[in-house]
Amino acid sequence: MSDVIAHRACPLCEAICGLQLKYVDGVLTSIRGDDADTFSRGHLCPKGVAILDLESDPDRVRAPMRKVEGGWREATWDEAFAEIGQRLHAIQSQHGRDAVAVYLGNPNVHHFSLMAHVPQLLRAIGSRNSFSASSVDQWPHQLVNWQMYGHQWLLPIPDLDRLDVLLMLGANPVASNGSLMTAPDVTVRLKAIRARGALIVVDPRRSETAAIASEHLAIRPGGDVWFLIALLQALARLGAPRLDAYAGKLDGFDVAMARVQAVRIDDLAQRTGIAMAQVEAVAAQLHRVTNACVYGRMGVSTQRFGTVAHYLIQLVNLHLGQLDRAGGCLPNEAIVPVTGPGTSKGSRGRWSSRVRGLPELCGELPVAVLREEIETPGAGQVRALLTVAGNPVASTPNGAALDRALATLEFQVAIDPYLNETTRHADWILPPPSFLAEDHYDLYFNAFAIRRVARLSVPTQPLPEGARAQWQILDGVVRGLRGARGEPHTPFLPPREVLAALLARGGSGLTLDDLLAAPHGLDLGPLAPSLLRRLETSSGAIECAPPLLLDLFDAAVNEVDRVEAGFDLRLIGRRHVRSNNSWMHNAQRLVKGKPRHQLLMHPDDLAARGLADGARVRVGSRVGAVVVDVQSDADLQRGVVSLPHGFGQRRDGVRLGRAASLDGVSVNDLTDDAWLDSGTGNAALNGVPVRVERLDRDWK
Ligand SMILES: Nc1nc2c(c(=O)[nH]1)N[C@H]1C(S)=C(S)[C@@H](COP(=O)(O)OP(=O)(O)OC[C@H]3O[C@@H](n4cnc5c(=O)[nH]c(N)nc54)[C@H](O)[C@@H]3O)O[C@H]1N2
Ligand SMILES: Nc1nc2c(c(=O)[nH]1)N[C@H]1C(S)=C(S)[C@@H](COP(=O)(O)OP(=O)(O)OC[C@H]3O[C@@H](n4cnc5c(=O)[nH]c(N)nc54)[C@H](O)[C@@H]3O)O[C@H]1N2
Ligand code: SF4
Ligand SMILES: [Mo]
Repeated sequence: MSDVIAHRACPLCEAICGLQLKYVDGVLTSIRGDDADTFSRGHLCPKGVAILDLESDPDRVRAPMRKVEGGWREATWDEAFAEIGQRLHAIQSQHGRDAVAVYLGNPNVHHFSLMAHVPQLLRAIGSRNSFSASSVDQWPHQLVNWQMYGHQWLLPIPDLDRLDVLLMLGANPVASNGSLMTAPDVTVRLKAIRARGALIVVDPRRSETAAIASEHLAIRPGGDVWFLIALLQALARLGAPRLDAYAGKLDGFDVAMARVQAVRIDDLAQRTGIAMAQVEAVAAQLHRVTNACVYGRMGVSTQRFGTVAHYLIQLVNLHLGQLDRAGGCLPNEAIVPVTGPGTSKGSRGRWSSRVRGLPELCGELPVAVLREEIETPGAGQVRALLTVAGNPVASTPNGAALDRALATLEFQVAIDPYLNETTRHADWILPPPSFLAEDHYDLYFNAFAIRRVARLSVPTQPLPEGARAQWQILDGVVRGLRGARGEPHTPFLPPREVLAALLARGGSGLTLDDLLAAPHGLDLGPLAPSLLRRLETSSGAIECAPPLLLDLFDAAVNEVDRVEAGFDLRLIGRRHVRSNNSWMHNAQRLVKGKPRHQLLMHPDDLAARGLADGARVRVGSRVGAVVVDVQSDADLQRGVVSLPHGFGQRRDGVRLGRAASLDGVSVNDLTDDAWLDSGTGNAALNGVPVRVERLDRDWK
């Protein structure tokens, strides 16, 4: 018997914890947190251990498969690449490059083997129908960063370990482990803030994070813009904005504040559920201390005015003098840069979607238009789809309709380890190997971390016989396509070489060897101000009043709060510490125990409808209806219901035995592909108007 202990990063969420893996005779037998990891210091959540389930999952696809009459047959990689190349080429030569759509899912960003070469894949396909999970997630952040700071990834991060007061809107890091603020063991860090001062959580639900906060403000879904306007007005009453640090580097702050001041907020309590006195108390807390900031995440970016809300959050941090300040919020200057020369600053409207005319953002179209681009005939219609680590049927609004549309495609390819809601429609499945067999570097999460950290993960086990690394799969697809076109193909470089080049560009002086010598990671210290020096706006200043953001602001405050006839409730989502978007419900360690698929509803709302706790109900929205169990929950505000994201695997052709045995439905069969953030077209997955009815009633 030989035991081997190895270390590498967990790829399952943004906390990027260090894993300690034990192999006995080459077999992975246990996983624990790496106590020696400089950043995560032994922290691990249940998902980290559940990697054991993923590794041994019998449902996982291990060889390329071609769909045939009545099922699937295994094929060789060369056969796969050749046929995929020919089919994609045939469709593009007949109907144009845009006839092939690409959708990149969330795990792309967790695997450098994909990250390193996805841009080349997209270039080779050359379609304007390029989509990703970004448009059901953080697009508003990207647009605001680009407009105000000149780069989509000049992202201010809360300086978690030094903050005394943190105001958090629309995030639940105790369940999600944090997002766009990489911080392993985030709960401990948040409790420390509460102990030093205050953690104030603004959320329609008393979430797991609200439960550990010093204060929870129950906001009406979508009320954040009004709350933030009130907060800015309250701050202005407390004193002049603290802008000295930005002298000569700030444009339009007065213009923006004048707009904010002009808004009448007499009906604040009605719009937000929060009273002016409460907002004033929050303003006073933020204003009083040296180290404070406001942070907003998913619950803010996936709503009707997500961009405007994120814009206002920047103005609050500026007003407080906390932007780009140690102890406030500031971007990370990573050793492998995601901003600066050679990176894409951002863009909007370089092209538009064919059917609805929604503008491109940062090189992509909003995934909410994918279905209509497939279904609407005419030049430019989407006829083929390549998904890379993505499950849009489960993850994007009006997923049920997208599901039906995918069935009509001429050709579909999935680079994915599972036959799920989306990939069941594919003609080819190209499975990735275990991530443990590949090099990895967290390009983005090191750059979004609350300290300056870096860690290279090297393979802890060999690539199985016959498997291909993910970058080799991308290379194969591009080689097949270029081969069919008769174009030359330059083989992709191994990710480690790509990383070495990026590292050199960063100019930190650190080399690949330095990273290889530090398997538990490098900690280069806390964040230091760098934003003012790194601004990429054409003026070289922070732009506080870009015309686009002002227009969006005006439109948001002028929109009449629409009451959708017949839909008297607002639907929000939720995450559980043992979930991972749509795809880990097959792991036994994560789904054992009490079911957690239920629709949560306030007891008064149940009573008003004559519903008992545990009843089966029909939930309807403008686009669809589902039948699900209801659970009484006083932690939810009245008028708001909550469904978790990522259930609903019980469908024909899905090969996820355990997941498909669970009760539950996909919340995205209710979310609406016409209900989008006004600034970006990002899906407004939260605040969706719905109604809930007893199942025995005629529902029409
Ligand atoms: N209603 C509602 N909808 C939501 C959300 C919500 O909160 N509420 N959240 C949104 C957010 S934040 C996101 S990021 C999106 C996610 O949207 P998606 O990225 O589309 O969905 P995931 O569930 O992350 O699916 C990941 C896919 O990648 C596959 N996969 C897993 N590991 C690997 C790998 O190593 N390599 C490859 N090639 N494939 C892999 C899985 O089998 C699965 O098919 O969902 C969004 N949708
Ligand atoms: N366990 C687990 N961890 C995950 C994931 C997972 O699926 N499971 N997914 C990962 C991914 S891809 C991401 S992007 C991150 C997301 O991580 P977070 O940004 O922390 O997102 P959520 O956990 O969805 O929390 C969003 C919160 O916003 C609240 N909310 C809803 N509507 C509104 C509103 O109108 N206003 C306000 N103020 N709040 C609102 C919800 O009640 C919820 O508590 O999590 C990552 N980590
Ligand atoms: S918190 Fe859990 S899922 Fe996230 S990186 Fe750490 S172990 Fe992995
Ligand atoms: Mo996400």
